[in-house]
Amino acid sequence: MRRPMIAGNWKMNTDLASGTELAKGLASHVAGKDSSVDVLVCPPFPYLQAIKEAVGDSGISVGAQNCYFEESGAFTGEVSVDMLQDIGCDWVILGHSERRHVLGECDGTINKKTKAAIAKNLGVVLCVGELLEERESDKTGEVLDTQMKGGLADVSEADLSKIIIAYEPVWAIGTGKTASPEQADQAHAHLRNWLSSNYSQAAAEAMRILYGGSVKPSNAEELLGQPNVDGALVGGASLTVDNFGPIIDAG
Ligand code: G2H
Repeated sequence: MRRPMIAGNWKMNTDLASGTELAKGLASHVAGKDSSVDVLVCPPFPYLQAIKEAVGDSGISVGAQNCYFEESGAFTGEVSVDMLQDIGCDWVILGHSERRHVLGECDGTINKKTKAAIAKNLGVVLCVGELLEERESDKTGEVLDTQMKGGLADVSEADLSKIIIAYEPVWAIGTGKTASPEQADQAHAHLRNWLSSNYSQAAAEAMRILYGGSVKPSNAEELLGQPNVDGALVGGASLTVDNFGPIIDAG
């Protein structure tokens, strides 16, 4: 049985006051409920420590939206894995499509970051997903295979336990368009097959694969009900308790 995860990617949103209020609201939302779902929030770097304090002992984990692969040194503007762990982060999102397509990150860089994180036991939410033109030209499978192969190069089967995959079709991100539950399940099954072929059946069955792309309270239950969907990576709808709370509950 794979344990569901509901993760909030706050992207470049909130400020100190609103982020702290949101984190406290989420901590209250989950209080006293059974913890059969992992909940993760990923605020912007400057607020990580405050949000970590705000979620307190609620069981909500805190993660970053990026990290660098070097340990320390002259890398202006970068943040290391050690720094994230120093302030209590348990997770980092890597390979998000906005980093791939807006900030020019390639599979090689994502792979270096993934290996740096798992070497220190920082959990990785590794994002993969195709562009609209790739889907329309029937290249979804090929693109996912390339991103999996590139992102997971030289990652051992034992280390897969520190990784969660997030399937985020780029055409469904922040657009209001959501992959249908069947489209999401099909892509997740494809990813699981890739893991089975390149690692093992056991690794494929154990891997948690989250869906991301315009997840909201009204579609969460159906998406999360698919056999290969083990949770959600939520952007816009993770910014209020009114929206994120019901998605956590659907998990
Ligand atoms: C996809 C998702 C969160 P949204 O980027 O990673 O964002 O839910 O706003 O589409």
